[in-house]
Amino acid sequence: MKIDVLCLGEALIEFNQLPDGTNNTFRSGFGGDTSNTAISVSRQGMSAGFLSKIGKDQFGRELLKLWQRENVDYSNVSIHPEAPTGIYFVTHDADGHHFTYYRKGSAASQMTPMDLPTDDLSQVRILHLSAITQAISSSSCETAFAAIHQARKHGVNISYDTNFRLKLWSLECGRDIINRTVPLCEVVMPSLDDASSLTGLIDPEAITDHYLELGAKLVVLKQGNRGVRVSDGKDNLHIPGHKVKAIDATGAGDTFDGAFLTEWLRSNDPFSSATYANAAAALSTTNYGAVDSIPNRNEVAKYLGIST
Ligand code: KDG
Repeated sequence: MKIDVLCLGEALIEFNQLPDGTNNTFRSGFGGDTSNTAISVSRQGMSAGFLSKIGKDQFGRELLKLWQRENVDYSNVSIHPEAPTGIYFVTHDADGHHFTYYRKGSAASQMTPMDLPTDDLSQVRILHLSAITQAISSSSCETAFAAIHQARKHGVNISYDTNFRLKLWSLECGRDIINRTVPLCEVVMPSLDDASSLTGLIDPEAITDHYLELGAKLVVLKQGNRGVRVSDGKDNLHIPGHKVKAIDATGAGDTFDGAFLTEWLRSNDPFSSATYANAAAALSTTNYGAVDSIPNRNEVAKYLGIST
């Protein structure tokens, strides 16, 4: 299995509220943070794979068609005979977007370390996962740690998004698992909101220092329309945000992760990679949905005025 970025986690079917004056119209699409990231990697032109479990149901079949269309390798997605594919709703108000989940007992939450590929992960360049992968169940959390250890044995870099969802676990539990994962990672990509809830810190420099001190090699702090701070412990860079007409930030962080990893593999330069990803994430907020809004490489290059 030769794959640039293999993502591990749960894919979901999304129902996103449309602003048609009734608040009753929901547009169906796809989500699930690490699946979104795999699609972002593929749209930026590198090979992506997804490792998960889906239900033996219509939504699971829709996801398989999605990955096929998007050129995401799904040979490591298995089908659970009974448990369903999870779903979530996105509603919008003056405070932004809100998620309501129907995923308890879902197929992905029943992943166990036995679901990891029996041939090793050595053909993968980066293994990407998130704290959501760990929050959905204890067996999924065990699977995440087992995958990290197996990948690290083969020198595979670990990429981690702290995607912290209080609807899925407690602050104490989330903080404990996240703090145990960060030292195992080459790159950690928290959002400012997550990091502030998790650490009590609000200063971007203090947050990046905190995660570097915990053991991450590289920290990329996503601050929405305020931009990004990148630090590898030696060099630091603040990249300002883009002024775009944002209508839905769902999945912007996942778009960022995929775009960052793709560029990082290409250039080995985390600073220019974050500049590229910052633009990709901004563009993704100008459309509804976690997946439909992910720009491809031509769109990002055109926006930044660079060649592909
Ligand atoms: O980042 C967007 C995701 O949060 C969304 O697609 C749903 O995976 C999801 C989750 O668990 O919140």
